[in-house]
Amino acid sequence: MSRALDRPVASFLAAATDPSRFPPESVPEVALMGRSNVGKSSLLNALAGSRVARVSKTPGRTREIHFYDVRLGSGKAPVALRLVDLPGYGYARVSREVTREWPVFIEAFLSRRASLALCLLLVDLSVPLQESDRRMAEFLAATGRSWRVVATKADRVPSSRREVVIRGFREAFPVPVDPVSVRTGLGVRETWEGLVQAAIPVR
Ligand SMILES: Nc1nc2c(ncn2[C@@H]2O[C@H](COP(=O)(O)OP(=O)(O)O)[C@@H](O)[C@H]2O)c(=O)[nH]1
Ligand SMILES: [Mg+2]
Repeated sequence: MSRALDRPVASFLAAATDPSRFPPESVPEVALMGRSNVGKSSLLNALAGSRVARVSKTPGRTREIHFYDVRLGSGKAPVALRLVDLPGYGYARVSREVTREWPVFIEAFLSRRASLALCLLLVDLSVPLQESDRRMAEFLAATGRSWRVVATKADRVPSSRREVVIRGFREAFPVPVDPVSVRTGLGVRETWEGLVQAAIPVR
């Protein structure tokens, strides 16, 4: 991978709820999804190398899909991708179905968005796997999308227990599970390289 890919330039593009206001499907997209407070915005900032997304103190605040443009490299062959921050689920405690908690526009995005190249399902490694995460995984598998799991907040799991906890998460999903921490930087670079390859495979 070229060194130019180490220096992405990210900028906020749009916030939308209505599919008619989604940006044109012109650039490959990678969506980040997961429960409120799992670390979506923090990871997006770490991946993009700048603080473009707001990290909230109050869970459940983001109610729109946020699109961020990311430019890689420069000169003769700049390439572009988009990071997409989806509203968190699992904030309304009692709801039983992911799709019931989620507004219709998110389902529209996940099932019909032609430029969506990869979905990253974020789960919190420092707490037990939640039923809502399992349901989200089933939902994603049913869409037929390419997806992976990113296990966040790995720094909160003592290193003596980390391998065992990671193994348990890996057994729970049919796709790769990559542990990350934005505090220590663990796994951030690998996640970035993996998503660039998925979004822009021909390099
Ligand atoms: N210890 C630790 N805290 C994190 C990590 N990632 C996110 N957080 C914290 O988790 C909270 C929620 O993060 P945020 O990115 O807003 O989550 P979002 O609701 O999924 O977008 C914030 O207080 C973050 O500082 C991590 O890797 N390690
Ligand atoms: Mg957020």
